[in-house]
Amino acid sequence: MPGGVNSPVRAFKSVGLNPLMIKRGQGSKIYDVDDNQFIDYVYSWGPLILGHSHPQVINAICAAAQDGTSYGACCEKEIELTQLICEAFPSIDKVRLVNSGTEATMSAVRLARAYTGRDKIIKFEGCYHGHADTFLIKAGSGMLTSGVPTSPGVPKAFIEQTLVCKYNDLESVKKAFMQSGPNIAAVIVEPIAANMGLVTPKPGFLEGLREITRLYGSLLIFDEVITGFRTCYGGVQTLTGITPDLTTLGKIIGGGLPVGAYGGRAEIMDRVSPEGDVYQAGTLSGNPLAMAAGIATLKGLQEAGFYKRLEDMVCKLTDNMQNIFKAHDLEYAINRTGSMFSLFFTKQEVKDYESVLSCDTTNYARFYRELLEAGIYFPPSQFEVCFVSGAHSLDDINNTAEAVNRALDTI
Ligand code: KE4
Repeated sequence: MPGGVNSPVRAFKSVGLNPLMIKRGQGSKIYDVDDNQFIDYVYSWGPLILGHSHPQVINAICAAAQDGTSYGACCEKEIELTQLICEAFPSIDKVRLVNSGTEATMSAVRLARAYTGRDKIIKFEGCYHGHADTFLIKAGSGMLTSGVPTSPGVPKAFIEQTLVCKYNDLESVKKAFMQSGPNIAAVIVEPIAANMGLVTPKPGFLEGLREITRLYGSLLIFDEVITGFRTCYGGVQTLTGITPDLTTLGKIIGGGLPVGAYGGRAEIMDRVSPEGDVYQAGTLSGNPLAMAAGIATLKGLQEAGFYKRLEDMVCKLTDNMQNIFKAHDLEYAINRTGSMFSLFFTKQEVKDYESVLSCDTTNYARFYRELLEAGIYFPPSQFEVCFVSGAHSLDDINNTAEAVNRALDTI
């Protein structure tokens, strides 16, 4: 396997280590093959919001597996999961299930191009929408981590169709629309950016995107692969009341099994084959095991007070960390929203791609190694976010704060 991994962010290169080899996950912990225990803040990059090996999810998968692993035909579980998604996201009349966030975003962009008859899209520096060619320009996540934000292998013709603007900078978007507005099919945005570390939208930014896309007849795509069912049950669009034309989802809706989705108004979604003429397909789309895991996960999120409990947990940790960093007189920034947070080694306020690039990744790597040694598993990259789950305990939070304190004593 190139780099010994099947996804670059797992390589631990940016933190100067060999990748961990995980044997199992249980609740808020993961265990490597040497039986070292770690309190998990990655949770498979977001999907495991209920925690590892949640009984409801495992039982649902095992029960479904008794009836086979895949049919390549319709099954009732697809109806149940898509109904849960449509009920949670009022902007989604119809939804197509796929097998990853990448499939969801690439399909949503193809649909937007067909629906508008236009070719160009706008993405934002530091945002990551999966590895389809059209997005691999100034992208975040593993591309930012590896220091190669624009990937070789993407044809010039594709690069010319992707306009890159600055996150939280509406002027850069207005300029792009003034230059190419009639040719812009869509703006795709992470409504809370989580692939350059956590960067929240400035007041008016998302509203401005909604306004300018409406003005030019372009579609607004909210990539809620991370934020969907994470920030709240209905994602950022429910928190903000801003309605996108299309939404992409992934991660949590599969409960740890491969699922992605894209959805929106019926008049747009009806262009998708076989209802319409925009082709998109997948052998394992709607797979019964993945459906069972996703349904069990979404049902687990309906527990009263679930999201408040997670947010209170994260607030306690980030408040502790603020005090610890101050006591060590160190330059840092902590961004938090809901049950996600990022710790940045910089003295700047982290509010866009440029301020993220000011981070001291060497210091992050040193801090990371100390934390890992203490049994705390943060994402092995400065440019990812930390998550907590329903299995996270106050003991986990207190142990993490103590480990952060000890780590700062040594770096
Ligand atoms: P996948 O194809 O990896 O399922 O989803 C792509 C994707 C789309 N949109 C957003 C907002 C995303 O964050 C992602 C994937 N996220 C990264 C972690 N930040 C996946 C981890 C990895 O690449 O291994």
